Amino acid sequence: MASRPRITAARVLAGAACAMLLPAVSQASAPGHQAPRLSHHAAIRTVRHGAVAGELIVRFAPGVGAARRAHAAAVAGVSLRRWLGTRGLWLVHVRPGRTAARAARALERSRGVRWAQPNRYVSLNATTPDDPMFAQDWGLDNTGQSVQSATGTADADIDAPEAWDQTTGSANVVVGVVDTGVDYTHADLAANIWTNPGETGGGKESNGVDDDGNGYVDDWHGWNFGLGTNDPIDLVGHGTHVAGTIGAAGDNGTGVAGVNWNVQIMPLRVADANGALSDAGVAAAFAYAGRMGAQVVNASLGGSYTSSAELAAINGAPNTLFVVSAGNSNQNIKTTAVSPCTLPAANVVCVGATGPTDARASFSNYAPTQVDIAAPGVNILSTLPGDQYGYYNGTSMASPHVAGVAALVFAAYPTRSVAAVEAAILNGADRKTALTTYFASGRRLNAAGALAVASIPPPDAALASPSSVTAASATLNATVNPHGRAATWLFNWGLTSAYTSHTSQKVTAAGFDVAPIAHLL
Ligand SMILES: [Ca+2]
Ligand SMILES: [Ca+2]
Ligand SMILES: [Ca+2]
Ligand SMILES: [Ca+2]
Repeated sequence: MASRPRITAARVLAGAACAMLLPAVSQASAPGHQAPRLSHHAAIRTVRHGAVAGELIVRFAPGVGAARRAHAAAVAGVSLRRWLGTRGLWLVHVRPGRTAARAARALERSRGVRWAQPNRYVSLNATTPDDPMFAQDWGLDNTGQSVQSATGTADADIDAPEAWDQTTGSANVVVGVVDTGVDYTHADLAANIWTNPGETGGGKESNGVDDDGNGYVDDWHGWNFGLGTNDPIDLVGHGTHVAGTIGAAGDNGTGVAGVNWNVQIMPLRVADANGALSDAGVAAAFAYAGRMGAQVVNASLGGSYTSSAELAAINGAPNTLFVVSAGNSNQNIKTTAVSPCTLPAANVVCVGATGPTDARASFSNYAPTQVDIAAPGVNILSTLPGDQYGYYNGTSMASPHVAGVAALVFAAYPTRSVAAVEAAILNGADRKTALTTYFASGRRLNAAGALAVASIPPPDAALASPSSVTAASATLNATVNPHGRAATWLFNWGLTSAYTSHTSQKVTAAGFDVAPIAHLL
């Protein structure tokens, strides 16, 4: 760091292996200049919706023979086409001039027919976008492809296509990006940039008035805390890269796809004219995001001290999940203060980085206590200012994968609490033996897994405060009304999970440091 005095001033963005301002990246050519490489994904794009025109599937009643089938078909105006291998189950063609719906009603009036339904199209179980650079984003879908000359392991990824079967994000979810700013004009980001409704329309964007009374004048698409202006433009690249991973417009035929195809990115620039960041700027940006309703904040940055200012801001925004990076010093930070990563707040998730074979990235900080989870952070392709794209390395790139998944979970389950979303991320992730010594959960992010855990309704439960708390352990008592369901409980300390199968459970966990939460599975 000493060779870069501009950023030794306290805070370092956790990107690009200690080279935030001049990251060791390779610029990919703009999408228009890159020959779109057809992959197996191209075939999946032929998915159709609705039903096959002119076809129905019919279930005849037991004992209905060929003659009665033919009669029922003739009356309804259909012809029997093919037996489907199950007794009484047939594909029929609707005769020209008749609608399928009318034919189905006619069939169902027949005493020999149990039901008639459209022959619906079926989707392959993986939704993939048409963005030409998607195949290079191994972190979203790892097919064992070679990216930047590194060959991956199939499925060492966050299962984004499987998650996208359920949701591709929502414009109702706001993610604050506390960083060097965001190039909000980027063709792959512009559609997903947050606008502040209280400062938008009727000239409110530029009238010099704090129309929504939040203390910031004309903050219609974020704020620049580094310069004290309403223009959070990114001149560095780091924040634009982070934003693209969270929410580059997906399936728009351009560039990359973010974890969310659809989301509102709130650009919160904390870099000043020299690219330096300060604790005050970060704390103010955190508070702004919380106040303006961001469900998630990504902070791919850190300082080697305990920031009371950041902790106060995070505690003041309990309905916001702060996803932060662990840093790139290849260091065990178990006994080292790194803010915000190691701050003792329940709504902070600290993220380390893994590469395309699911091994810890050589640069990633770690700690089997404070660093909660790992996510892809090596050779990550994303957006850069000026409609460019490029590869960055860093826990800065891992954190926005997690922030993006948090946004997906909020999109699918808008009423879930921050604690429930955090638990879904940690417990829905893929356990990797090689990661257990480095990260508290011992897991690498999985978007589909997080959605699966989040799909479980919050329990009707009474959860007692932890008791018998010592430096090494705590005891948790919970009582649950399982409402007739199987009562399997997941107790989560952010560090250790225990699966049990009782309606009342006492669990002792080592290394307790955050408020425990429980989920009925
Ligand atoms: Ca996968
Ligand atoms: Ca304002
Ligand atoms: Ca205004
Ligand atoms: Ca795109």
